[in-house]
Amino acid sequence: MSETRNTHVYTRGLGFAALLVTFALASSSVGAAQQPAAGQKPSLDIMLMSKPTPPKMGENTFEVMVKGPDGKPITDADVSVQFFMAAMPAMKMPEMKNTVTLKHQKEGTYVGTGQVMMAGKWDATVMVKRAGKELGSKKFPITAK
Ligand SMILES: [Cu+2]
Repeated sequence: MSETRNTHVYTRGLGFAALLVTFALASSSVGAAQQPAAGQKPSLDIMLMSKPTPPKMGENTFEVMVKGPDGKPITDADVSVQFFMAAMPAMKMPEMKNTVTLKHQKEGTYVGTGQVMMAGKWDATVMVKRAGKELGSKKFPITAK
């Protein structure tokens, strides 16, 4: 009896793993189609995290990790997160945006606190600059609670 159940769980586990692999392949081929045009610099590795996750309406702590194309942390950049929400005509709301500036903490990790003005879907764009020049940026769709 218990043996049958184990087999069943095992099979389902395999099915799930196969699904994950398929998804990974599909998304990587989409990514390949969106490579930056020739002549553009190799992109930075940018990650955005929030506390809490997902962010809530009000004050949140944001953490960004920045690595160069060589995988080494970038420790001397100016990093900010720009929040943008499109206008919501049905609610008579204009577009909303605000910027949260982060400070380098250690080893390519930048931290700061800032406001998310309302619950819902936002585009959070991490901007990485040095001396006013953009080194890279990455957009993260987030849904604030
Ligand atoms: Cu809104």
